[in-house]
Amino acid sequence: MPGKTELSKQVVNNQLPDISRRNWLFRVMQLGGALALPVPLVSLAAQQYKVSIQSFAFVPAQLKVAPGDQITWFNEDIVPHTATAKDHSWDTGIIEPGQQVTVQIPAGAGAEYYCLYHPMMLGSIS
Ligand SMILES: [Cu+2]
Repeated sequence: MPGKTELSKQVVNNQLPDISRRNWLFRVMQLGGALALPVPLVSLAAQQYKVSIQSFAFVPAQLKVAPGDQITWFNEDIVPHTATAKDHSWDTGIIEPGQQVTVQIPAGAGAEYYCLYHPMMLGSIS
């Protein structure tokens, strides 16, 4: 599905505007109606999670999330960090101290992540 591929790229870049997401959901609903299939509830009920970065660690380090869910990383440390999927399917980019970045987790996203600056900082989503 070309539209889905495009969406994933936007999500990876963390530049997905709300309007595009709504359009995507609308298309999913249209498709669901056309095929007389139920719309996947996970698409309509995205959850939001928070991860704090403290003392060079992700807290919590492990999270259970579904595709489409959003995770916000709060950098409560004194140096910049990133949360970067090991397979580079998603990335927060640089999060300065006191800043936060939200990423919508794409389907098929890599589960293991780390900090580009401090590779010993590890986290996972599943
Ligand atoms: Cu770091």
